[in-house]
Amino acid sequence: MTENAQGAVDYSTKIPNNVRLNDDQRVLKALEQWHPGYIDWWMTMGPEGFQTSDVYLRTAISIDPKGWAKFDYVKMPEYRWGILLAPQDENRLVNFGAHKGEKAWQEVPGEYRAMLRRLVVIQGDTEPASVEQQRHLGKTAPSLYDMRNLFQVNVEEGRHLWAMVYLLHKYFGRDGREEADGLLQRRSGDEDKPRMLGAFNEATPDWLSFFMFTFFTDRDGKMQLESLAQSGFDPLSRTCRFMLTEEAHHMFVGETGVGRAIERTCEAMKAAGIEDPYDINRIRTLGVVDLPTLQKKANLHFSLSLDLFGSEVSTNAANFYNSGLKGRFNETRIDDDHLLTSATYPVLKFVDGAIRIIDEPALTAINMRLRDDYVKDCQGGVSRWNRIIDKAGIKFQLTLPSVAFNRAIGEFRNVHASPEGQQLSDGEWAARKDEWLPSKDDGAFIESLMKPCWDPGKYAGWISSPKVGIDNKPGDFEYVKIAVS
Ligand code: BYC
Ligand code: FE
Ligand code: FE
Repeated sequence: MTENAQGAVDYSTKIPNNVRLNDDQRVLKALEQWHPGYIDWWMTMGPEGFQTSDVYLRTAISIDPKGWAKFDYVKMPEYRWGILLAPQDENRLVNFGAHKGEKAWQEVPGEYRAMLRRLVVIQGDTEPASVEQQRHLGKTAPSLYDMRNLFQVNVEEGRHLWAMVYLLHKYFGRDGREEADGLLQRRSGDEDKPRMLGAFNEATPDWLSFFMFTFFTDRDGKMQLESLAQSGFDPLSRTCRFMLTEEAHHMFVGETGVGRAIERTCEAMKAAGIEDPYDINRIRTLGVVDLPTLQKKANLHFSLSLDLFGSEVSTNAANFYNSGLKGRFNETRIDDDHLLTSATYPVLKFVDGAIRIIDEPALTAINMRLRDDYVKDCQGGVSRWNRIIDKAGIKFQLTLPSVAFNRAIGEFRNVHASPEGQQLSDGEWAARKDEWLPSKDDGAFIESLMKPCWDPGKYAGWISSPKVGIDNKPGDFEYVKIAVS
């Protein structure tokens, strides 16, 4: 086979790729052997009830930023999950840590093998986990447009799993193969073989959870991928850079999904002459989600996602950084020595019942810094939601709760705190937590709204229609041709 032009994707192999798998029979064979297990996993754990439907999906066909995707009807099990890496830059260097200035590694540095494998496995584990969490949602889709977006996110998370599995097979030999098999064996929420990180074992019971998840948790994905894209291990960096191209749409789905629910609620309130956003019973009889309940959903998904950053002060994170494996957000644009041997970073801690800022060595505070960058990114989206509420003239603002609220990992895991960051006794927490997190009743109400709406161009009553279609399709476009089975 002749060498691929940069960016060209080879479709002659079972697994589309731009990494010349045809010239690498060992890895090609290993991936072909892994493939049936993946399809089996997709059929049993992927979107339930829609495996034979035609879905209008985008497929990555190139890494050219201007024309990387093509749209067409595909049955999901026939989606071409490909291995696509951003182009290699021969001059790329390790840009931080003890190896700063060395040429970026094309092979795994022996001394960091275990650490690197762990990072790849954790990243890989989240991808199928999210598909498992979302597998029941198709049945209650509020429109074909939304159903299509769900499935688009699902197939791309499947591709992200492939991206990590490629690295495991190509660079980690036998134990890489075992880890790749393990990625198909763990199950979200399973007591005996759960997924690795907390948030990926939580249920995604309804569409509001799905939108909050893609807003908050996929955004952790973005931040983690940005950090891994800085890696001195070049294949990981290149893989993550391409994954980020797809990630933007996942967060778009979340932000606009919540935004459309907000818009519909405000519209219904105005039409009914309800000004008080806390007049919950009346608002709910309109068949829309009251804003305080949306706030509770945001509180839950934000706090679960904060846990994904690990401990604020972490020697793991320091080791990842020092070894050149995982950098900071926008590492190469930060104006410092990129060694962090003497720098400090302000870390939030609970001291005597109050949140205080304590300077810690910057090297061990890497997770805290990434979490700060994440919170800023979240705040941007929340402010855009608030503009929708403002425009409707309703007096209500969504806010991000304190980072001390409802935490299971890090500094705040052993304390109860209100969304404002006030420490609470166990009793106060138990008495008030339903004010801040979705209660059973809230869940039952939301579930009552989750009725499928599958006529082309129609939307369930709790959500407004999108401003523009996917791939500029008209409003009544049939994004999913549901197969009657
Ligand atoms: N749950 O030093 P610590 C995505 C463990 S999302 C359970 O505090 P560290 C996506 C930790 O493993 C992005 N366990 O933290 C989104 C460690 O265990 P060991 C996924 C946790 O290691 C939506 C111990 O606690 N990618 O792509 O500095 C849809 C002490 O750890 C948790 C990555 O996360 C938790 N939340 O940082 C689809 C990137 N947190 O070693 C996809 C790779 C910590 O003592 N991962 N622990 O046994 C990492 O960089 C790091 O592993 C973490 C944790 C940032 C997650
Ligand atoms: Fe992903
Ligand atoms: Fe994602």
